[in-house]
Amino acid sequence: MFNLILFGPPGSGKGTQSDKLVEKYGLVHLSTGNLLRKEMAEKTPLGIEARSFIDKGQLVPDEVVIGMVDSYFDQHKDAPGFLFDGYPRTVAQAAALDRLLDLKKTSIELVLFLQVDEDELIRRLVHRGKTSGRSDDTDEAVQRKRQEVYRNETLPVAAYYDKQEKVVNIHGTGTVDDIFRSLCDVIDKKSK
Ligand code: B4P
Repeated sequence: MFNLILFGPPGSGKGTQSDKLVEKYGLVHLSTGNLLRKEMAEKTPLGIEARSFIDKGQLVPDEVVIGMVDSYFDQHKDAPGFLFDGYPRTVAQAAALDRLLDLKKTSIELVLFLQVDEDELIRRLVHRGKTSGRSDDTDEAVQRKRQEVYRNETLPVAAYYDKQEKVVNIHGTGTVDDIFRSLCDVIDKKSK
């Protein structure tokens, strides 16, 4: 199995690049944001709980997300590898993922960290809000909150994987295709 994490702040392009990466490398895409939005659209109990956090720019509680990831993983037993997009977002989630992968006798190979400055992130997300219909996109105050939550709760995840020497920083501004090429260069070197 070849498992990758695409890491970065909200709006850094994780979803955009993940779609291209899973197509090129045949990995299974595990986006906790997409899974949560599906639950919200279907108004499941999990979705109703998640909405109350997402709409305020907060993270969904760890136990909810970790359970969802474990069951998605079990539904894809024959996967050649996973692309984790937007997961893990806390150190507790990272530790849970390590335990899960350990049980399956596999591990994370690479953490690709998309670096984008905050003004550009807000600009992108406010722009996305005009067409996405996403309840967490429309309000600039919610965007600022999401960036603050990222700095406090998610950024420590980069340090967690840095200790394992798995993080590669990628310049996340420029065209989508240029950024995609930078990501592929790193993956190709690692998987040779
Ligand atoms: P996510 O769905 O993961 O999404 P995101 O962080 O908002 O955006 P992403 O980085 O994927 O950016 P995108 O490609 O869309 O999370 C949503 C929410 O769900 C979280 O805030 C949280 O509440 C909850 N959640 C998810 N996972 C969780 C977890 N593990 N634990 C707890 N809670 C969790 O790009 C953004 C915009 O920029 C798009 O409009 C795109 O077109 C544009 N763009 C992309 N690349 C560009 C480029 N190179 N130049 C210009 N624009 C670009």
